[in-house]
Amino acid sequence: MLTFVTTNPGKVHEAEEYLGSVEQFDFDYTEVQGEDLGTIAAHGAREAYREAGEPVIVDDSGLFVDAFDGFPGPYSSYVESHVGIERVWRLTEPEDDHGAKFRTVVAYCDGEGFDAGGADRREGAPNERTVSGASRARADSVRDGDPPVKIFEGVVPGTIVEPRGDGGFGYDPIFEHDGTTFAEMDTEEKNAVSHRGRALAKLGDWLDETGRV
Ligand code: ITT
Repeated sequence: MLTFVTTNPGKVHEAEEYLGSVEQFDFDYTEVQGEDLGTIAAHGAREAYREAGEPVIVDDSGLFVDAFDGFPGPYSSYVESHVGIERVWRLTEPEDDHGAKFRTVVAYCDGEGFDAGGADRREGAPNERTVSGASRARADSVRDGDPPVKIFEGVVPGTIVEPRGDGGFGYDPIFEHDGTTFAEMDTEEKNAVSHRGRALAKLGDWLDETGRV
């Protein structure tokens, strides 16, 4: 069984549709300061794997608002807890572009190497890049002997709106996709279009292909 290392049970609930039963390990891994979700997730997956001692996934997600030049992005968790989603919505002026994206990077680590192109390959990026290659200058936390991490990305476009709906978690009430906020969708509907659903579908395919789970 895969261990999903997260403090957020909402993420685990969404992952179950793709990965069957998933065990939540409530461990708050170190989120390295950085602009790149892949770097944060890869670092977290290595730390979580060392802590759990079994195959793990971590998920680092963020809301990127066009009018704020991508903010809060990697700082989404801090902004949700210290500012609140209602105020994020209020910060977008009526004349602003209300466009936004939700991004997820899911990082998998089981302590082993991977066949396809070696370690740290990034699945689903427009041009497949390696995490180590893409962020060699920044990822000073990656050392020789660190276990490889496989990265899966998902992104969904949307619009920032006044909060609507009771479902989901986090920013779901203010993130509208095709006329419906994520908080107005059930888990299956959200997964079908969401950033996390897209990343998890890629992870699920890869786990099947490589006979890992
Ligand atoms: P872990 O790091 O322990 O997994 P977290 O909730 O802090 O849990 P992130 O840092 O990845 O996870 O999330 C950044 C913020 O984005 C945080 O405030 C989440 O509530 C929010 N978030 C993540 N995925 C979301 C989703 O699908 N819908 C709405 N908000 C989401």
